[in-house]
Amino acid sequence: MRKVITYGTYDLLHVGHINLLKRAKEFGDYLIVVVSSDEFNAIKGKKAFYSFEDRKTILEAIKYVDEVLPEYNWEQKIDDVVNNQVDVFVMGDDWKGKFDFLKDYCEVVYLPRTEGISTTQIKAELAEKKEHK
Ligand code: C2G
Repeated sequence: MRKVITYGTYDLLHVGHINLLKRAKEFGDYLIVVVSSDEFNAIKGKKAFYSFEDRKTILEAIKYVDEVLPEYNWEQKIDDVVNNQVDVFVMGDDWKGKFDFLKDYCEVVYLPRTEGISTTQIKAELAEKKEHK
């Protein structure tokens, strides 16, 4: 069984996330999504709208996703890849090159992001609408 892994916050799920998960799954038969804990998001300078538990539940409902694990820090990726016998690591290309150290342990693939959508943009546009009510 060819196992794929990817990481992210996956807050306010949108089509950019789904496109990434769909394409990531095509690299194997089993997709693990490692979703950032609320504490790790704070380290990334992000505050998710949905809690870790809700973001985990939402990801588990996606047909491309086989397993969801927690992401607590920047250092866990090698252990995650080795401990889960992962064959392919996939991330959006905003991360291009940042995880090449994993090439010693698995294939590393960076996929083009979906243009025109992001959680940050969604939050900004909602805040804008609220202001002009
Ligand atoms: N993504 C995408 N297109 C978008 C938005 C996001 O392809 N329009 C991809 C990102 O490139 C990433 C995944 O969707 O691969 C999840 O995005 P985020 O939730 O923003 O994840 P991020 O904060 O980049 O966390 O250790 C790695 C980090 O946890 C990555």
